[in-house]
Amino acid sequence: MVQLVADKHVRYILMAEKKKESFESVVMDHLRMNGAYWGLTALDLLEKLGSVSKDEVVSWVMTCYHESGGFAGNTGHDPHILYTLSAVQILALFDKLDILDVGKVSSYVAGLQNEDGSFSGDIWGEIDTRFSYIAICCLSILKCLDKINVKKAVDYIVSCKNLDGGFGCTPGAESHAGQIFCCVGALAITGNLHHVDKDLLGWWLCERQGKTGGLNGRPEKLPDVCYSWWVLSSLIMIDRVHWIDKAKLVKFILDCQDLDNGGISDRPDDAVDIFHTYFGVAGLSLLEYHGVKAIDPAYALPVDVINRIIFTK
Ligand code: GRG
Repeated sequence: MVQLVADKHVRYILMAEKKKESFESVVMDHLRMNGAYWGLTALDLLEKLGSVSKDEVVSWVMTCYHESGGFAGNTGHDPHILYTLSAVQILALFDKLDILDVGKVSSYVAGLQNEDGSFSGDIWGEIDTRFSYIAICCLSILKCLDKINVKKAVDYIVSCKNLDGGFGCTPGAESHAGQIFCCVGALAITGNLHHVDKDLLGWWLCERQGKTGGLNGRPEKLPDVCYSWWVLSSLIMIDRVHWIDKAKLVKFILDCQDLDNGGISDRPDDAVDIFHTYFGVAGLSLLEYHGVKAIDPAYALPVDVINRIIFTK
């Protein structure tokens, strides 16, 4: 069987950062903070975070800080909760959370909670359970969950639960593995997993595995490496990961590697990108693949990073 070409993936991630004029860089300019989180977390999982300059990354992250307390996707852009979590996660990776004005960042996030418990992504008001997860994950890392109404946040997430056991982005919206990760993750972090029908959801999630071993995000859709993260992390959080064929999923992820130039794609023989490279490596981490550090399924950060945060006052 093909092996993980870890060194090539490390080189691919480091090169992707340097190719500022490439098509991929240009289209990702506005969400560079997300891209940085994906690339840096993948490097850390492969034990190569030391190959980037911590000072350079941290000072760039801080150029994206906005006086409102939120972070933008890149220097000079507007703040959004999506990039605020990525910035906090990057600083956590580098053990630099102390650089933050925690009061301001947490107030920015908490200020996005609406009366019904939901969260908006920014001042423009779009509501989505992705933002509920992000707010809860971010505030938990910053140890400021007391700044929001957790009960209302949980009630809102539960109102997005469907008859198939899954969750959507708003009440009544179709179940989707990405949203399920967000809702289950938020419930796990706040100690509310009893709201999940684990057998029903576990069944829906394990049905995402197709003949090739790859997972899709909802019925009748194509498999995609990124669902190795969204589906598997959810199955682990609800203790049903033994319901899928792990060996077949490992093979699917490894078959999506560019064995010559590094990087992982959505499906075998497609073009690689940084998003799928991260979620492929993160999926292998959840599958306990040899040589890849363990990742926390709820916080989407290496377990040693989460332990450091939890055991630091
Ligand atoms: C810290 C890991 C982490 C996440 C932060 C942003 C976020 C919180 C979660 C996103 C969850 C989500 C909705 C993931 C799905 C991403 C995706 C591949 C969407 C594609 O959707 P479609 O409809 O694709 O284009 P399908 O596969 O359904 O055809």
